[in-house]
Amino acid sequence: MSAENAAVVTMAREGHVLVVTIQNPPVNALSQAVRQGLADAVAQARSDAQVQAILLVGSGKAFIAGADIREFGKPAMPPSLPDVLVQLENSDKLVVAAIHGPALGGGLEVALSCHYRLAVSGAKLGLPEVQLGLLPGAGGTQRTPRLIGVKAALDLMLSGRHASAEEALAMGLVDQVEPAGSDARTAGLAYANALLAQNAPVRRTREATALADKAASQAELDTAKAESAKKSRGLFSPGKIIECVQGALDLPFEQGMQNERKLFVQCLESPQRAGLIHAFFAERETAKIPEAKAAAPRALNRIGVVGGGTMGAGITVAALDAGLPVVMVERDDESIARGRANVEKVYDGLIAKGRLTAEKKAAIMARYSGSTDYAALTDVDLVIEAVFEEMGVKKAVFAELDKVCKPGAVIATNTSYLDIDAIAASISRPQDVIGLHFFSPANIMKLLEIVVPAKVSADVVATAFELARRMKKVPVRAGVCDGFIGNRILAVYREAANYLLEDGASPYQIDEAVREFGYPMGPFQVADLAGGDIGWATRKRKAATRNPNARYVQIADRIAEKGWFGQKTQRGYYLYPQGARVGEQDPEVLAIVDAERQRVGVTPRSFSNAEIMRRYMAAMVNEGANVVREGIALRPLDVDVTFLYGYGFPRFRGGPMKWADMVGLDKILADIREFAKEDALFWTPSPLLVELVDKGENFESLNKAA
Ligand code: 3H9
Repeated sequence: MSAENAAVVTMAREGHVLVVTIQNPPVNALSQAVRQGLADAVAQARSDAQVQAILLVGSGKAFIAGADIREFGKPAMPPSLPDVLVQLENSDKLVVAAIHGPALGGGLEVALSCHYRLAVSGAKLGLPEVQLGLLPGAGGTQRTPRLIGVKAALDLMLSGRHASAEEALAMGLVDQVEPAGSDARTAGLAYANALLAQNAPVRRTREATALADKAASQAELDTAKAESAKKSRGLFSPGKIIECVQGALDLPFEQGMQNERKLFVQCLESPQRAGLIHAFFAERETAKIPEAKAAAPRALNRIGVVGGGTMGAGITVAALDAGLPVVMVERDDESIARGRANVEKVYDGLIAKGRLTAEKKAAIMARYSGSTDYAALTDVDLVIEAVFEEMGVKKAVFAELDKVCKPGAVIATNTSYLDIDAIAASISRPQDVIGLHFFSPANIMKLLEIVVPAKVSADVVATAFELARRMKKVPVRAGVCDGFIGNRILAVYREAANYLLEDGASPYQIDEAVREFGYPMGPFQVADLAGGDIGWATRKRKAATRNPNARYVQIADRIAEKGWFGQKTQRGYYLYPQGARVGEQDPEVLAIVDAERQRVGVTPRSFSNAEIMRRYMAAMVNEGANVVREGIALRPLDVDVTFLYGYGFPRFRGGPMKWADMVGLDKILADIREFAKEDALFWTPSPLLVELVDKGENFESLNKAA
């Protein structure tokens, strides 16, 4: 055994039990060294006559969180996990797993290859490979259905969800549950010794009989297949998981394993795997910012929110859900009553769905207080202003906050566009001012753009990231500019969609193309949902500063002028008769589009859906490159995470910048140069894109360098 293996897998004999401990922090992932260590442990147990049983435990927070995700996409290094697990399962000496914390993916597959399993309450068991574009590839698709049946196995594998120890016991995934806080090693030793004392037989999962009723199993598989076809639209690995389980039904174990291997490799080589694994690491990277390394967060015990509208109430719920007391301030009694009602409505909705009890709601609301007096904010550690999006209104609120907040309080604005440097400069303590751009509904949407103005202190930035952590948000650091990362890029590709519309595509075709790409909705459906009046107000606000040489499509204005603001007025780009949620195509909208084309002298041409996406994505990626070049986003991955969590970008494509890398930056630049022949101003290539193509590099190189 090499010294390296000795470090990540240790062995100690306790009586007749060989205790094998995996210690590969932070989550005991199954790296090559761990796999080798496990194989060595099986060999050691075999050769030591004193050993009658093997006990597997994980050290630290986890049993095993799965294969080492960083190894995927690199050349495979033996021994392979499936081979090691066959050796483990074949052991003639009892093999017991004592699980605490996460036992996920390959980690659960290790446990399933043991003969007996114990879990400590609080453990999380699951097969989340599907979320990485993979399938359980170390026998998980063969052993799990044999142990717990097709229905339960496919539920775990297709959702990727984590089951609790108690649920795992109920479904037969583990044999015994120990109370929370028990030491897995101690409990595992006691269990192993008890099994030895009972002369418990070696019990191999591959021989388990949950598939004995072939017809019933096939019926369960067919049902899951039909449901998955609806739910997993566009995804590659769910279908492969189902194929593997079909193999478990039809083939002997060894052949089923070969089939699983073949399909696992197909998943491994799919671009979806690359996109999803990029997303996994990117969302963990965004919190790694220079300020968090340079400074510790300030205290965060009490929060203030100014404004009880949709946004203010959503932020209040997010803070209450994070366990924080919240003081909400509104301008008058009626508004504060409405603010409180907006907060309660969220919890009442959960009660109606059976997801919250009235007692729990009362306990949460006990941490809420409302006031019409700014003086109620004197002892808050952080206050978030969420009032009307207008500079004068925001500055007036900030002037009040400057008067009442205690020294050192963080003063945040929830603006989506406005110049936060200007807001900060309007009060006496710009070092305490930061932007917290929540996305609506603020208690649900995971993205939080943390907008860092020039004068803010590092510890204020660190505090904002700490707030995000407590609220379980995905934070992205953004610089100050019109629209920050997300809305700035959105404005550009929305414009590309408007050009496509005026040049000949219908809104319905554009939405269809965008949905085919993997978005849940197209841009015109989103406009109808958000409300056409909001975009209209923004366009009017920006009219004075718009570049007169830039092409401006007026179709949206014509529709807004009619009062067709989307779902809330029952028509926008689509018709929503009787408040329908799914719109119908509207010939009158097409007539408006035609009239505008004629007015500006455009002869409509036809676009394929692929051509629509080439333009839509080229606009997005080009502006993404500008945002990175200007330092508005720290790295390309910050753009990716913004779009994954705030704009419905399909996760399996990794984010716009990862997608661009996979397509090839040279191809995207060539597209932009081709489109520039029609409109050189709009399609000005980002200097960063040009530079990367010239150097033969990609966005990933900038992620690594950061
Ligand atoms: C698989 O098993 C395939 C097999 O079926 C077939 C094989 C043939 N590998 O999330 P956290 C890192 S596929 C490498 O912040 P938490 C993570 O990047 C795998 N690294 O902590 C982070 O690093 P850093 C199936 C990993 O407490 C650090 O650990 N398994 C892995 O909030 C802490 O992570 C999964 O998909 C890994 N497998 O959550 C489980 N996992 O500090 C994926 C984590 O440098 N993991 N890291 O940023 C998770 O779901 C969560 O990490 C977990 C802990 C719940 C375990």
